[in-house]
Amino acid sequence: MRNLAIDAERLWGEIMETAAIGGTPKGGVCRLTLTDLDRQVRDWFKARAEELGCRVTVDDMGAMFARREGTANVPPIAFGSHLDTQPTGGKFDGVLGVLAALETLRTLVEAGYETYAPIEVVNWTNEEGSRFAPAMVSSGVFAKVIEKDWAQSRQDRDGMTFAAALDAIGYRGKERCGEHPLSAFFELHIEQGPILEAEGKDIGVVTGVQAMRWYEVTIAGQDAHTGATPMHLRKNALLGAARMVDAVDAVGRMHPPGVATVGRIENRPNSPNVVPGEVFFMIDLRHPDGAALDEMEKGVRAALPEVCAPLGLTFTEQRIWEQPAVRFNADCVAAVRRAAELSGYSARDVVSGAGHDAAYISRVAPSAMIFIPCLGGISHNEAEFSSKEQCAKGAQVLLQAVLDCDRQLAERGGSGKDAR
Ligand code: HGY
Ligand code: MN
Ligand code: MN
Repeated sequence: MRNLAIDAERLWGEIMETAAIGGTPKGGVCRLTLTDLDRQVRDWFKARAEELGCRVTVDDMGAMFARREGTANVPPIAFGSHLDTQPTGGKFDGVLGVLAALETLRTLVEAGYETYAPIEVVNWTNEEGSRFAPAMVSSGVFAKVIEKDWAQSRQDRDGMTFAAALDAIGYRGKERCGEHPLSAFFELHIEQGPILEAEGKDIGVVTGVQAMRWYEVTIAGQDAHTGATPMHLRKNALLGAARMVDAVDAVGRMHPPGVATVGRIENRPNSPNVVPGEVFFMIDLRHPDGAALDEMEKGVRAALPEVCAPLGLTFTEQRIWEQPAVRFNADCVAAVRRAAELSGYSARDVVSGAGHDAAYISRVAPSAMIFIPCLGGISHNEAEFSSKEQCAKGAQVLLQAVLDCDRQLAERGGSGKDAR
């Protein structure tokens, strides 16, 4: 397997090519899930996979599987990530994982290398959770953690449902999401944090993902005239929300290395001469330890009445997403570690601060992740960047990890058609 190598130029070319689908003037990518831009990149992915002789299937959450048969009749080794982006996303978050998987499969096709297990490149729908909250929703349904009807009923901020958007781009497949056994799953991703770059490491061997939760909060007061309403008679929902933004930040700082953020806020009616009567916002809490995350949740829930009561405000709050901390499968993590070593790259273990589809898939199949550094650890930002060499190293480790896993399966299995 040593002499098999991905084509760095070709991978880079496809990263740049797909970045043009939803490319922004600042060099980022805005390709929200289930928009026509998402349809365009899905069509692009399907065409590239079919050129390689893959059979592409789609499930009823829009997840895409590009399959190349192996010599044995066992569940496939899957590898991939997501093609949707944040509104001010970069060229690499998610896309790198799908394109590196495609390049890995292409390398095997060109070498005429037959794997024991079938292999499948996967594009998961709505990993970002930006247009339809929560995040990682199709992999969550696939893992039977998120209920499909609930997921398909989620609305974007314009009131369009996930299901209607899926139909609008023609990507609601026939296969029931989750009825698709996998032997293993690997995901290559940019780190989206500063550790690998700071330590000069080529590869992150991802051992797990921290726990995370999202909440939807609405604070209600009373619309009023900004000129005619004395300060002491106001019920200013935006003032309450502003104090909650600060309270959430304080909860994060009180529980290191946890993080706490209000990233989405909608002020209504958002008119310069109306005291705001209603504010909607979302809270994102994360921590490597579930018990600490419970404490953070308690802190936020205690702050809401403390902030709202003195201002004459009411509130509703609902936890809409909970993803416990994940530890990846030891055999798959070991395969990644061996692949980095075989490839001659420096590596270190990391726990992911960001959520990923592999976190859900690890509940239904042995899974692991591979990180590469990104410039300044910046992501969810149009300036997101990893170099051609860094992307190539990540893809090479993905190739070797998948082959290592395939060999393990063949040695253990031997079932089905003749093992390699
Ligand atoms: O929220 C996350 O961590 C991921 O980017 N969806
Ligand atoms: Mn991602
Ligand atoms: Mn992301």
